[in-house]
Amino acid sequence: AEDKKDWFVADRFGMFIHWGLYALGARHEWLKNREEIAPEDYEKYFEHFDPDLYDAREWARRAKQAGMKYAVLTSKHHEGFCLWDSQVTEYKATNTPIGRDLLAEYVEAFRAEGLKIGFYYSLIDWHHPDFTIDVHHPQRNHPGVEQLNSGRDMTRYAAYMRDQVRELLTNYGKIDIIWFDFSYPKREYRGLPGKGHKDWESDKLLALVRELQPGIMVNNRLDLLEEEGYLPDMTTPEQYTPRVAPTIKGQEVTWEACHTFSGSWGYHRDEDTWKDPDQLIKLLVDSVSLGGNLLMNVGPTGRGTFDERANQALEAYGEWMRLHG
Ligand code: JFZ
Repeated sequence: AEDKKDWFVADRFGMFIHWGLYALGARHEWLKNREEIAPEDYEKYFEHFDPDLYDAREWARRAKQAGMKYAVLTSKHHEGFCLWDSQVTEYKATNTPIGRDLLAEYVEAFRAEGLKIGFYYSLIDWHHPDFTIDVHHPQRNHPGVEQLNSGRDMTRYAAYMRDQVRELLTNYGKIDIIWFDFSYPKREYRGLPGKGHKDWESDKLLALVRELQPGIMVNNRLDLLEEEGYLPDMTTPEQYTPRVAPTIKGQEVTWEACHTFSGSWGYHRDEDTWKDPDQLIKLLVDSVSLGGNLLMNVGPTGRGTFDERANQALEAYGEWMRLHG
C-alpha cells in the first residue's frame, strides 16, 4: 500500500534553509541569546531587514541542481521573526523594508522546480510577550527577570502557535513537512521555568497539523513521549550521522540527519569550519546507506543570497549526483 512516507524515503536529500533577522548579524542564529542582546538593540535588524537580492527561483534552481528533492525553510526561528504575512503578529517580513511575504515566494519557486515543501517552525520564541523567560532566553540575566515573567502566560503563547500553524498549513497549499523545533531544559533551572510538551500543548498542535494536512510528515521535536506510545513520522539526529539505523522500541524508524556546511545554521560570515566536498558527499552517502535522509543546511545572507562557499558546496553535490545519484 502507498504510504505517506514513500516520497520522503525515496527522495532522501533535502535543503534546510535558516533565514531570519540573524542573517544581518552574520554570526550565528543564536546571537540574541549568546550575546544577551536587549530587545531594543535587536530591533535594528528588523528595521534594516531588506534582502534586496532575494530570488527564491534561484535558490530553488540551486537546490535542484544539487540533487535535492525537498526543502525546509525557517518560517519562524527562535528569535520569533516571521517570514510570512502572519495576521497574529506585527513581527514579520511584510513590516520590514522588504515588505514581502518571503515564505510565499519560497513555496511558489520551489514547487515550480518540482521540490517538496517543508516549513520549520520554532516552539521557542524570544520575542513573544507571553513566552516565559527561561535559561536560554536572551533576558535571563535581566535584574528584573521575575517581574518580567509575571503576567506572562504560556497558554496564550500556545494558542498563538496554533493560530500561526493554522495559517501556515492553510494558506500555502499542500505542505509536505512541518519541522518543529525546541531544545530546552524540561525542568525548572536556576529559578527559571523549564519547558516541555505541556507548555507547547504539543498534543493539540499535532492534532491541528493532522487535521489541516493529513499527508504531512511531522518530525519528532514536539517533546511528545515515545514511552507513551507516540511514534513520530521521522526522527531527526542533528549534526551527527548515526552509525547504525536508529530504532524506537526495537523498530527501525524513518529518519533524517541534518547537517551544516560550516557550524552555525544561520549565516555566519567568519566561520572557518566549512566542510570540503569529500566530507559533504560522505555525509550524504553515510545517511542514505543506512536508510536515512540528509537535510543539508544553507544560511542565506541578509541580502538574500547564498554565500559563494555555499554555492560551491551545492555545485559539488550536483556534480557528484549527476554521476552517481
Ligand atoms: C536547534 C536550533 O536551536 C538550532 O538553531 C537549529 O535550528 C537546529 C536545526 O535545531 O538546535 C538543536 C535542536 C535539537 C538538538 C540540539 C540542537 N538536540 O536534539 O540535540
